[in-house]
Amino acid sequence: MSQTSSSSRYTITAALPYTNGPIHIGHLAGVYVPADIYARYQRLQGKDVAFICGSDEHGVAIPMRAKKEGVTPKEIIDRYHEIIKKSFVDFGISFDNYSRTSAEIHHKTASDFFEKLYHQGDFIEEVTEQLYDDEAKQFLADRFVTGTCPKCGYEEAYGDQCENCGSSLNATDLINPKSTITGAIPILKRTKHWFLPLDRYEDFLKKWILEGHKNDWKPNVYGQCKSWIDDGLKPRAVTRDLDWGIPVPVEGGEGKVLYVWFDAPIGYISSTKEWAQREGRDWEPYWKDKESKLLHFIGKDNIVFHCIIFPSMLKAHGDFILPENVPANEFLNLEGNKLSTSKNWAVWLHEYLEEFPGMEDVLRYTLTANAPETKDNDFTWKDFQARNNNELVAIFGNFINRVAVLTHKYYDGAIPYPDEFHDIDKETLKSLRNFPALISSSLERYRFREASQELMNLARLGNKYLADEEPWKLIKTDEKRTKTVMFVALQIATGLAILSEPFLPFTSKKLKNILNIASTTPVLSKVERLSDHTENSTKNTFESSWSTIEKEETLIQSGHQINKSELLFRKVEDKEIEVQLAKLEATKKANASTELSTSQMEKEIARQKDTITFDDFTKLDMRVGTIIAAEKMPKANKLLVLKVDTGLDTLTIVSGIAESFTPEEIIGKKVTVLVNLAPRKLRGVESEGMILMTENKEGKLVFVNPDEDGVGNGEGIN
Ligand code: B3M
Ligand code: ZN
Repeated sequence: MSQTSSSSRYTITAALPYTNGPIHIGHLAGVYVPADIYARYQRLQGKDVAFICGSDEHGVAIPMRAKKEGVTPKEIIDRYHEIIKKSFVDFGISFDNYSRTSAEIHHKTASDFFEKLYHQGDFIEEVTEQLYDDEAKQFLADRFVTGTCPKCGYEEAYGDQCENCGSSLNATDLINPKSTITGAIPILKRTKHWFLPLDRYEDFLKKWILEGHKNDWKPNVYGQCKSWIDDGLKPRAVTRDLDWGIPVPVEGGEGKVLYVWFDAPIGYISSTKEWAQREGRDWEPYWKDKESKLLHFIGKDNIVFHCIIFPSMLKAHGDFILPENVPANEFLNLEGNKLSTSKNWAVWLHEYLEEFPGMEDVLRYTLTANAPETKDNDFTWKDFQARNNNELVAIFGNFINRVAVLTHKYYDGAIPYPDEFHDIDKETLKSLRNFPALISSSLERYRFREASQELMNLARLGNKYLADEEPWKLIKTDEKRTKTVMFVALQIATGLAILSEPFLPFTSKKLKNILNIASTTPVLSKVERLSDHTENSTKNTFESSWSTIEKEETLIQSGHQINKSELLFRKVEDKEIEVQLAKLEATKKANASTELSTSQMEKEIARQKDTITFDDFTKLDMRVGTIIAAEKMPKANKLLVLKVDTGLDTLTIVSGIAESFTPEEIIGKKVTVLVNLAPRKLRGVESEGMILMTENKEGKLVFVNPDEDGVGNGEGIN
């Protein structure tokens, strides 16, 4: 096969989800579906695959959630571990092992790892001043503290990371930090911690990533790594003052735990160990043999941890291989807005299956065809419906249905013996033989969207062949020719059954059932594995795989009996989409009303500003202006850069209204401008004034709008 690599052992990891809530379509699209497609694909190539994951149960997010619900952290992790694990099984994510970081084997593995680095002298031990919430009597790190990101100005960055620009941060870097526990402004307090001096790994990282992976890592991943390395790396604390986590196993570590991002990636190793123990295998080659390929599937907010920090830890440890690639995806949005657990702006996997039972593959396919591979992407219900109705139903399903129904109608379900092949038959069979290489080539380069479209192209080829040859007409005039046409169509159907397995595992299984051929995948998710096993004993005659499609003209033999047809896909009606959209609309309303009550509270507070003198007031130079240009500030969700004609001159004003207005709708609007505000730089753009805004009854921002007729720009306001 053209692009297939020579390595035969693959350690494939997928980011360990935090057990502080269920998972949604963003998780599937960004990480788990591509990782699963890749793992299934490599298994089909006969590779030795360990597909590893587990729950990330430490870190501040867990006790925070527990506090909110008034339960123990243990109750939280137990509940969500089960829910998340079930979603993975439901969607056919075929992990070989799904562990959890609260498991004993993980605590031991992570402790040993830390101890080894400690004894090797790989840490710096230092007493420093850290943020402390004096009301809660707690040190503030990670998600216990938010503030303004020093890199991009995002106001809700966490103590360890900014989710807006992806920067990894130290809590003390935040501008205007605030405790998320009490809202208090933190004080500084001295405490001892262990730091991993990342600066010591700069040369190694430069050589390994910047020189070694310039061409094979995705540009978004390589670019982020380069900018961190170019910025200069700093020591990072790998311990925390918390009581939830893995205790620091060395002297002086009492009352402290390992930083969640220190222990979580080691979770990949512990989960591999757990799997190997269960299966009676050796885990070490998967992590230590230089011939093994280690791949981390993650979302873009995890890049720094998987490309800079964890590899530095592995390098320091000395026994382990480094990742071969880290195919990180960008983010998926939902109907134009960022997916958000706290705002309930999501399609939850367990809810999806209640509303679309049996349609796991439809979601897998939609999320793959529209995956946020190179940029953030939007999931819309309309697109979901279109992908289902126009592609899965109209192309794939329609082709299979015609083939199966006609085979039963004309030949009682037995594959016919072909007569002489015409050119079109030969060409069609030759095209079929090209598909494994086409799909492989895309998958080997982590282009899952492209690969899914190649698969659909094979179904298109089948549909077109039938439409051109019209066996339903031929049968009346030329029975021999009809047999050849049906034979060729059945080869394509078989090719689809085999090649669709990584993408549409449930459909592939149904289709193999219709064609009465056994499943060829040796390992599937546990549930499937059990059922496959029993089926294999009755249908072990079929030995076809990706490489046999390339070599052989006959994938399914004449005389073989197929089973009765069943529909692979069903149409999604407009009504069903409307229900989903209405649900999101209701979420929006509910969110707006909570925001409204918060903003009313803020208004109460706002009234209490100090009295000013008339002189103070006359200092304000407010004028009427017209917005003559507006555009979005790059990488800032809330900001628009406006040009406002004030009659006297044109001012550039950066305004935080991008979530309420599109640029197009405000161009030409008359507004009230404070023109003598001292200029201020926002994200590098100098803002020369301020536009007066207020809120209407629904809590929506509106302009303080002078009468639009007859008031000229530059007119003063007093
Ligand atoms: N728990 C996932 C997240 O950032 C995080 C991944 C850990 S992978 C070792 O949502
Ligand atoms: Zn930032």
